[in-house]
Amino acid sequence: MTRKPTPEDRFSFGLWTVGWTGRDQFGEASRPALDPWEYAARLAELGAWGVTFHDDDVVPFGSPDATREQILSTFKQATEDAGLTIEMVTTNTFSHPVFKDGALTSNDRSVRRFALRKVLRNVDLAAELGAQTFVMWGGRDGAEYDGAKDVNAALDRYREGIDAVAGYVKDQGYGLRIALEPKPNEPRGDILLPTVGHALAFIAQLDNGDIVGLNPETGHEQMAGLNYTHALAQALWSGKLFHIDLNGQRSIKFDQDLVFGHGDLLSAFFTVDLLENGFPGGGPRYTGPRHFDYKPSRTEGLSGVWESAAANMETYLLLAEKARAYRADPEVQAALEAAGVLELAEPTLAAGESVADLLADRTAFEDFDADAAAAREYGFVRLNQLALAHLVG
Ligand SMILES: [Mn+2]
Repeated sequence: MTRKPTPEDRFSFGLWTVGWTGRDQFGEASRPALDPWEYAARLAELGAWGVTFHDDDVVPFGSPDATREQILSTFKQATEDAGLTIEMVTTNTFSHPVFKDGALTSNDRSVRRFALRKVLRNVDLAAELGAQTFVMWGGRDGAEYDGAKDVNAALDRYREGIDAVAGYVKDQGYGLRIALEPKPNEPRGDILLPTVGHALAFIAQLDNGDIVGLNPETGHEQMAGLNYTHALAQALWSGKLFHIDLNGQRSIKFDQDLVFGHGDLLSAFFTVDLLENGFPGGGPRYTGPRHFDYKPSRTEGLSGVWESAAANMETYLLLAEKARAYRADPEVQAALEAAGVLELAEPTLAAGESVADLLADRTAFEDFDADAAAAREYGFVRLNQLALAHLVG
């Protein structure tokens, strides 16, 4: 039994997570839909601190302005009453068929202009609600067929769109940061900016990239067979880890959106270890919300929805406890030392040492005993076993 989550844990959920009614490619909804404020109130009761949403999760697409105002004011009041923070807002640029070939990179210019307007309107809303992060997931921005998309032009349009939104955020003086969410595929055959690495390279090409970072999602990296914890690490190293989407995924297959830890548990352990304890050798830390983007399995009813929401937070807290004990264990510290993990933080060249100095250092090359160095045992397996023992012990 672990302790109950509290707002200090800064757990946050997308409304679309608990709000998913189970409609998928092959079947109808398996659960009733509640009003957005009902989900929010229940999440607060479970110990969540924040909620996040797409515009269309709260206000149906195409609602008249008066209806929109009315729904938003009810929602805002309900979140305030529940003591919830709206920490992130995002825009649905993927559900309506108008976006079937993408939003900011649709081949149809009128669709790109409409998408940009939809996003900008939502930026105003995000700022009004006091959100700190504005996530942009271009789920339909991609293609099924290589001949159907001029990728050079698409990246130009993507850059134009993101720069326009980021420029607007700055001009309005909003305190928002934009977080791009990479995903390799689904719903498109191939999505642009498929991984954290692609997105980092893209951000480096932006004029307003200083307020653009990342929202990496566990399953999105793992769908491509990549290491989520490494993705978080490189985003942190780049100063670009603005937000996170935690969930579970079991290997390379469709986007499962399982409860956090219900996929690759050892990977989830090291994700939490990084988030809670930071890099072993020091370095940048993530201090943002612990945000879950999962789907309660279609087999569950409403009680299962709340069970699964609680399970995300419980798993995180359990792993955080284990990760703290792991780092505090003297045996682990000794194993980290022996493995050279802490040695890696030491610069390769000494302070003030030039490449010429290195070239003159015979111990580094001419007299270096490569066979002796090759004989070193790192003990990585033992280190990993200590982690596993903490995890299951
Ligand atoms: Mn997500």
